[in-house]
Amino acid sequence: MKYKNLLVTVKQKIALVTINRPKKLNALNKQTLTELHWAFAALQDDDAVRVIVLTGSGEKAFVAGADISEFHTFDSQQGYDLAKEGQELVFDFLEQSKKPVIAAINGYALGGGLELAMSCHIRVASDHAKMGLPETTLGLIPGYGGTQRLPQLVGKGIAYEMILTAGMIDANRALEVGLVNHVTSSDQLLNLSFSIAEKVIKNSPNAISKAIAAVRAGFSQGVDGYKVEMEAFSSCFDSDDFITGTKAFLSKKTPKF
Ligand code: DAK
Repeated sequence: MKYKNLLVTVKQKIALVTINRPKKLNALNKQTLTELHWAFAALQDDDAVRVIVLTGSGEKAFVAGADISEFHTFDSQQGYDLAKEGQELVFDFLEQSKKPVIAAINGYALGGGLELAMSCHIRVASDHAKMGLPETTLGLIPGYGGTQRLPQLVGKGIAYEMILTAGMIDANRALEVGLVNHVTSSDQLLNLSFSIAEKVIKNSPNAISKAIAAVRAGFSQGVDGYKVEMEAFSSCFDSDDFITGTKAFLSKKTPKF
């Protein structure tokens, strides 16, 4: 598929999705959000892909937020509609992806940009990255899941501080509070992200998709995560991957999934 604001490449079972609006610091306009949905939907069905890495074009920004020029005239109904559509089609969609998504945060991840990174399963940041939820400076609150996912990742206290002060934190502080998993230099950012992806690819894709669903269930209101885990766990016994994995172990071989 041809995209206007995304670059998508696939190599050795890893898809690299790059948001490509560097002159606007990769701000998320409607076109980009739509394309992100198309790209992630297509990658779910692409058998050549096992892990997705998401990054921003250029060295300056991962994504500097939702595109302010597009929503500054909105009323509450338009805000609600867009929040619902965006959350369903992009942010929740990405979090529910059966293939793991790794955010390679190559610079500013602000507002909707940090919300996008927080929808990914794993985050790796370059050492000059800066993260924050500056929505209150615009008279808004985070609208793409930030008030929910940030406290899940860093705890309520730090989340309140980041949202209420609208301040940015640097990559090392993000590592300290658990917002990112790793920090590395800019030139190693994709290498490190790909090396995590390669470790994931060695494991059962069926088990990985089930594990994502079970972890997510524990953070979903009204859902019994333990029950989801039990069902997902038991269903693994009927999978080809289970036969492959256990056979390989018992014959002292490495499984090939
Ligand atoms: N939107 C639109 N354009 C942006 C942008 C953004 N978020 N961020 C940067 N740009 C544009 C700048 O306007 C500038 O464009 P030109 O003037 O060159 O045409 C270009 O990118 C380069 O930016 P700067 O010249 O500002 O670059 P600096 O290095 O000086 O500063 C910065 C970098 C990241 C500190 C600064 O650009 C900045 O503060 N950017 C805005 C950060 C921000 O407030 N982001 C928005 C957070 S609020 C919604 C759901 C969710 C949201 C909204 C609505 N609904 C459901 C309706 C989420 C809102 C947010 O994300």
